[in-house]
Amino acid sequence: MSTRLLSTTTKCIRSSGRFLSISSSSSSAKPQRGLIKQILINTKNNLLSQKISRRQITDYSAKDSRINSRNLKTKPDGSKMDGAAVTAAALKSQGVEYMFGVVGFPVIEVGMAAQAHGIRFVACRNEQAAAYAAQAMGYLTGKPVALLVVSGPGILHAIGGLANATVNCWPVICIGGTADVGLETRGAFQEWSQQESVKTACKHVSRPTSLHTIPAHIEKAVRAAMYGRPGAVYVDLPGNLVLTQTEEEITFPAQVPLPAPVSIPPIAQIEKAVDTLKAAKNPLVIVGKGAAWSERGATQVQQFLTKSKLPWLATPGGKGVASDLHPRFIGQARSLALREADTVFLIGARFNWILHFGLPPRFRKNVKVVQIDLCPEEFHQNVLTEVPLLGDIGETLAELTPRLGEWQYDEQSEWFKKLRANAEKNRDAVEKLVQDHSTPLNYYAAYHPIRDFLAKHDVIVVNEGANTMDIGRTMMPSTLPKRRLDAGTFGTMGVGQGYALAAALWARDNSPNTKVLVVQGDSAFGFSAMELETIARYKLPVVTVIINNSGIYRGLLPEDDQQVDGDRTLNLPVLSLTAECRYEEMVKAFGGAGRVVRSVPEIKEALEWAYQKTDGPTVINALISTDSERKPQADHWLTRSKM
Ligand SMILES: Cc1ncc(C[n+]2csc(CCOP(=O)(O)OP(=O)(O)O)c2C)c(N)n1
Ligand SMILES: [Mg+2]
Repeated sequence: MSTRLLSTTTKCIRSSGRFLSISSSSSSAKPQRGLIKQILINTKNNLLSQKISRRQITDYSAKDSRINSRNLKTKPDGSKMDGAAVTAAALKSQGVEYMFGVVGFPVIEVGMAAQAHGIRFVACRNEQAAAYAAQAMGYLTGKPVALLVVSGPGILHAIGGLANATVNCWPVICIGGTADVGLETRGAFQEWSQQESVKTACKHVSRPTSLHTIPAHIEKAVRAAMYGRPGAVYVDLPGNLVLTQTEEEITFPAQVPLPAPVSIPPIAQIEKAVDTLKAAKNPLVIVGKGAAWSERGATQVQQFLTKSKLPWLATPGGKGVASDLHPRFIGQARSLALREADTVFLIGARFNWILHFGLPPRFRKNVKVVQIDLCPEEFHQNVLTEVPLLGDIGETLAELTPRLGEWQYDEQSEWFKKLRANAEKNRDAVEKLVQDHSTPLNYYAAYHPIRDFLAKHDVIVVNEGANTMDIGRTMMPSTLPKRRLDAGTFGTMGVGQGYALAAALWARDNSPNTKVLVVQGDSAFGFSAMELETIARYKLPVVTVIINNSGIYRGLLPEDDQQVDGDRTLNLPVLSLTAECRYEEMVKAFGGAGRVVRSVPEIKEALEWAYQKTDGPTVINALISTDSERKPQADHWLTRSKM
């Protein structure tokens, strides 16, 4: 960064617990941003000794209580509004309570202004993990959540997280600082074509060109993220706007009403759906993650399942909308149920790879599909939809369920008996593995004490890995909505610690007795492991169990690893990671607690021990067999897409 261009020096100083922004700008409206330093000073004397020529001091500790006003002319301390203050006020006026991010040029002041407006700022270690945290918070709260990133590499790091949000249908509002407009195309610091880069990962992208337009851009971004199918949106914030000041009044649009407006399908279509379900011989209900997002989705799904008595299962994202312990949940007979159902009722689930595209051999060739979705493009995807129900899940089911009348599916039907017998058989096969406590442990046995722990506590589970996650989906029953976060539709590794960070903050604010448990493969853990420091810094009680098989799917024992001769880049298996790596030592550096365990009693005891720690992270490094596998699948090609 050329110091020639630097006319403004801003130092953020913490003095007596208060944040001060000190600007020595010679002209407050100058477009060029200055050298930005962040220093921590404890006393006023230290502050004075910095010999800063101060023109203006903004006391950012004063919370802005005027935020519900539609017009603002000044900052909380009476000084002129700048772009940072307008952005923060616009986010706050839209109901944003949390901002995750990594600051630097040109958004430090935006983060500070956010805090001044009462928005909680969570400083992460990487933009990708910050994006994961922000979207998980958006999903858990149903409210808009902001992600703040710097220009160039900052936004590029965030894109993986934004794409994950859009594919997974979770909302997030990304604010990306970008080079000053006047310096574009000249090789400015961290200059990058940011809007073009984020376009495919976001539902909506825009750039305000003046201070006065920032609130309207934020309002539109919030509406686009939260309405229709939720997803990621992006607002590009040129550096010169951040510090530009104005004496004119800024007008803020009204808060976007939430939850989003809903619709229901034509009643004739709802009646056709009821007739189609009643006529089915082998019906199957599949509950997807859309049901978790719909405001009344979970309660209406539960009522529909109770009233209709239909057999049902959930997609990974739909787990917990209704309890896995429900008497007609036949998730353990999933393959058979999909293969032999003559009518499938998709409730907020998509015919993508997770449901094998709705195609043979996993589904019948002419399976009848009844489907509720809020997105019209989702109908007729891969398979023709017999009865498309375009609308909100909760509201549509509220119309549909009473129209079942006295009808109920016969629980003594041959179809139900077959499903139950198959579920029983599969459960027995799994239980054999669960009960085999010989060491080194297989995956199922390692999950045994975790399953017992979940039965006794209210837990938000974060689960990722390949085998670790696939087996976790069946070994950790979901009994409540929004209590499970996993790698989702995009199959993204690295989401775990970011999701856990958000989940722990959510629990802190909303449900203090809810615990957060991350169960990750050793490879999955590595992608965002540094966020353990973030979790420690905010003193959040997150427990991580690493199911450590020393690699991606499998690894090497230490003695086999030592036998690898010659050039290790040629001879070490590509799936291998460090054999029996002691990941639990990492967390200790951040003030957390860690243990290595190898047996079922050790895992059981470690879980109880870990939850004694209420002010920071704990890592339980569970060393399991390096070649334990999933229960063999009917068709190997079905698991190929997860590699
Ligand atoms: C961002 C990203 N990079 C790479 C992959 C490919 N991938 C799929 S699963 C996986 C890791 C699986 O290993 P681990 O987490 O240790 O779980 P295990 O199967 O060993 O239990 C990887 C790297 C991915 N899905 N996402
Ligand atoms: Mg592994």
